[in-house]
Amino acid sequence: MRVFAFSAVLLFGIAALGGCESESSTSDDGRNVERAALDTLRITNAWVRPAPEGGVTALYLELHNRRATADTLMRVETPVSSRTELHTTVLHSDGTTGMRPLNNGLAVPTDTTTTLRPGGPHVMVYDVQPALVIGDSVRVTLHFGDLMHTVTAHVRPTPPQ
Ligand SMILES: [Cu+2]
Repeated sequence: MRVFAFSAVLLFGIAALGGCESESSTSDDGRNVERAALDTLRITNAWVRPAPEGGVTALYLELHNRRATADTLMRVETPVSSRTELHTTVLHSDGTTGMRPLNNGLAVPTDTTTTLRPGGPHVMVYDVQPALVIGDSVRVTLHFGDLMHTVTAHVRPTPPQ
């Protein structure tokens, strides 16, 4: 399994995250992070579809917000792309579906799980460098209003069970 720029340094121990699944263990470089907030905003099941070098793909994950306040996912960064966009999926009157950028971010209400999934909200990842091959892992940093969170997304063709 190749790992792109994945930091093995866990500044905040997994134990401190309270039940964080090891499947998407959380690491962070510690900048702009509210330590307490990490206990109550969890990200699990991050995955991204395989793509050829220079191709476009989509990234999905689950956001579990147990904070007292709502959050907004504003943008997503990954070392394998210089351009990502948050999108929502819309159903047109003729029955076809399309995508629309979420220019004001993705609302993450309190006490809910918000799922980015095929057919729903997702992160478009443009101009992938290098190719994303099944079995690879990709570092993904999520920027919210008052904190950021880094997780590992696994390259796979279908959602994790
Ligand atoms: Cu899209």
